[in-house]
This record gives sequence, structure tokens and C-alpha cells, in this order.
Amino acid sequence: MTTEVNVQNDPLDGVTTRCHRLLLTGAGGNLGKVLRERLPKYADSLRLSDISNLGEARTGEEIVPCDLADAKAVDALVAGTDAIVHLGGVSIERPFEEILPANIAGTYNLYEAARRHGVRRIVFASSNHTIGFYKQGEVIDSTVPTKPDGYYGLSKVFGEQLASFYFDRYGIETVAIRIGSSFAEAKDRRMLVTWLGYDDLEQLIRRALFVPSVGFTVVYGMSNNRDRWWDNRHAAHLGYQPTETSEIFRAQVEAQPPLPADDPAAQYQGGAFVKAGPFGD
Ligand code: NAI
Ligand code: 15L
Repeated sequence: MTTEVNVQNDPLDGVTTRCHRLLLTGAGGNLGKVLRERLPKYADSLRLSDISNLGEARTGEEIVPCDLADAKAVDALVAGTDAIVHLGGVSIERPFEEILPANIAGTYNLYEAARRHGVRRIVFASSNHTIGFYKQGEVIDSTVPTKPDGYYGLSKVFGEQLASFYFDRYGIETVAIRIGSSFAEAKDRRMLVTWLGYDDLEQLIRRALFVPSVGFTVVYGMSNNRDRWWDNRHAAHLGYQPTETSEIFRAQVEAQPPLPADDPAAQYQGGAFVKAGPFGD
């Protein structure tokens, strides 16, 4: 399988799309498992990390179990790597007490370790939940004020702002991908708009890792879907051209009854996340 596309004036023309040692955090999760299969061609060695069991290391892999909340362990995890794809953390709306160590302290620990060890490029798995309280149908670009739809979305806003600061202060480049919904299939009406196929995810990560001079870039991660809420004009320098589309799921999705029009999950871009919580009352 190849996710290389024909892009005119491709910023990757003539660029080597391989590094020495690439770190993948969150390697045991849904997208981590997908990328464990797809990233080996971009690195001599792939260092995989998670708090969950990653099984045996295959050829070209190293497995380094690590809790992102443990600063010392994260420092050792990052040592010797050239670039990082950072997926690890809590990936749904949860109480703040769970988000804080994994996503907020964890991302800080990772950037601090990157600074100490001279890592120059990080791909940060941000989320559409940074802007989840924009209305469905409204088209936004990456310069609009964030509108997080919960503690999880807030943690991704923190991660983006942390990345911006580490570029301005230390020159560590980041592409923050505001992933829509990256699953094997688009499962509902909202996901017909937000769906990101795995080939397109891989293309985005390849570009995020290797396009020269990305500084701090925010890009929305969606496929070439019929309807759009997100405008990637400020990430045009990545040359991202999605090749997949959610249209192949439309018939099966539209056979399901729609949500009531007054359901917040049908009104806001963040879908059901906008009505999660409050927790712990
Ligand atoms: P996932 O929940 O399947 O994977 C996250 C992984 O992080 C898990 O394997 C988990 O064990 C690990 N993790 C959690 N806390 C940790 C800690 N303290 N230390 C080390 N590892 C820890 O999530 P998925 O779907 O694979 O998403 C990957 C990343 O992409 C996440 O950061 C998520 O927020 C982001 N994202 C995913 C989207 C999607 O549609 N799949 C959409 C938007 C963002
Ligand atoms: C996310 O940020 C989550 O990590 C993922 O599990 C999905 O819920 C996705 O957003 C989405 O909005 O569909």
C-alpha cells in the first residue's frame, strides 16, 4: 500500500522521508495499532510506548513501556529519538483528574524531554474537540479562537499552545493535527463530515514529519468528504491532499434514524462530547 499522492509542487519532492529513530506514544491504542503497521517505512527504528501491553517487539521495533505522567520515565523514553508522533493520553471526555496527569502533565513532560534531548519535530495528535462548540455547518479555519467542548478538548488546546511556545522559545517544530474521527468506518451523520481514513491519516503524519520548515502548524485531519466544516488554507504548505472519502459509508449511515434536531450532539461540531459531564456531583 502507498499513501504517496501526486501533488503539484509537492513540498516533499526531493526530501528524504525517513528518520533514524521515531518514537510513537499511545502505540497500544486504536490509531497506535494502525500506525505501528504503517510507520516502519519512515524510520530505521520505531520506538513504541504505552501504559498498555504492546506484546513482543518485532524486527525494527523497540518497546519502552512508560506512563506519560512520570517525567523521569518520559525523559528516558525520549532520549535518542529524532522525531515523535505523540498519540498517548486519554482520548475521550473524562473527569479533569484523569485528563490532568496523562494529557496535560504528560504532554509537558514530553516537550521538556524533547528540549533536553534535542528532538526537532513532534507530531501532536490534537482533536476536533478543541473547537467542538462551533456549530455544525459553520466553516472555520485554524485561526479561529478555540472553543473546547470539555476537559479533554481543553487538554488538546493546552497541548497546541505548549507546542506553539516550544517552537517560539526553543525552535522545536510541531504539526498539531486536529483529528476529526479516524476509524475504519464513518458510523454516523456527523462522521460523514469528520471522518479521516487511515491512508489519509498516514499521509498527514508523513507530511507532518518530513515537510521542511513547518514551524508550528495546525491542520484539520479529515478526508476528502463531501461536506466540510474545516478549511486547511493555513496548512497548505504541508501539501496534504486527501485521497479517501466518507461517501462510501453514506448509504449505511443515512439508513439510520437522525438525531432529534434539538439534540446538542446534532448541533455542535463536537457531537456527543458537548453534553458529556458534569462528573462527580
Ligand atoms: P486510544 O484511547 O485508543 O489510544 C490512546 C493510548 O494512550 C492508549 O493505548 C492508552 O493506553 C494510552 N495512554 C493513556 N494514558 C496514558 C499515559 N498516562 N501514559 C502513556 N500512555 C497512555 O485513542 P486513539 O483513538 O488511538 O487516538 C490516538 C490519539 O489521537 C489520542 O491522543 C486522541 O486524543 C487523538 N485523537 C483521536 C481521534 C480518533 O478519531 N481516533 C480523534 C481526535 C484525536
Ligand atoms: C476524538 O478526539 C476522540 O479521541 C475519538 O475517540 C473520537 O471521539 C473523535 O474525537 C470524534 O470526535 O469523533
